[in-house]
Amino acid sequence: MIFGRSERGKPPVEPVTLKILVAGGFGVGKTTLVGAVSEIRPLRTEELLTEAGRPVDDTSGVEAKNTTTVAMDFGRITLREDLVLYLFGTPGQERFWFMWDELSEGALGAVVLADTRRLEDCFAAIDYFERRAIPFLVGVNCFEGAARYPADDVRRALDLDDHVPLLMCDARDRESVKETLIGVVQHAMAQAAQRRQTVTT
Ligand SMILES: Nc1nc2c(ncn2[C@@H]2O[C@H](COP(=O)(O)OP(=O)(O)OP(=O)(O)O)[C@@H](O)[C@H]2O)c(=O)[nH]1
Ligand SMILES: [Mg+2]
Repeated sequence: MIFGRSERGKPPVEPVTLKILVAGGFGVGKTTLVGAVSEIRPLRTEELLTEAGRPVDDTSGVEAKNTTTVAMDFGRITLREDLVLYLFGTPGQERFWFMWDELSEGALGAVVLADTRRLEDCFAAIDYFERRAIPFLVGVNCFEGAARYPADDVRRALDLDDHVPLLMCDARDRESVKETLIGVVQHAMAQAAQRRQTVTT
């Protein structure tokens, strides 16, 4: 890592790097989220949605969408000088889900993006992380034109455990995404601390 001038003289800080997954249903804004915060040019694996895929690719609600992620998105954000997140966006469509096990290897936590117009699309991601005890939070991506519901209603509809945080966010907005990512890190740390306590007591 290269440090700026102001860092000269100080011992270099080796940053902690954490892996965060960005999951959720098809077209919910995962690629957008990674692109909004990444300080490196995000690696994308977009393919054009084709006429042939039309019967299986449900674009209702995201009609303007003409590409889809087929492997993953990859980005990086430095939250603090000593804390760097590597972001891995998962493919949304079920036919690419064989990628998930590999992508989730070593992940600290995850954001499950949800769209209130198609909440059921994120059920599978929630189940996936619950089953593997990977800490996650739900980020409701507030698309314009989508009805706004109180957080408690969304929680109930998703049948979320009380300890799982739910935040409203805008996948296009850097600050909003940053807050969401900080939320994941805090939640994962709190979960880890709790687990340690249960082991030692
Ligand atoms: N209005 C609005 N549009 C958004 C928002 N987030 C994403 N979009 C748009 O929604 C579409 C889908 O976004 P993507 O980021 O490709 O979604 P994805 O979850 O990566 O999709 P897949 O990889 O195909 O599952 C794009 O056309 C985005 O420009 C948002 O917060 N508000
Ligand atoms: Mg994508």
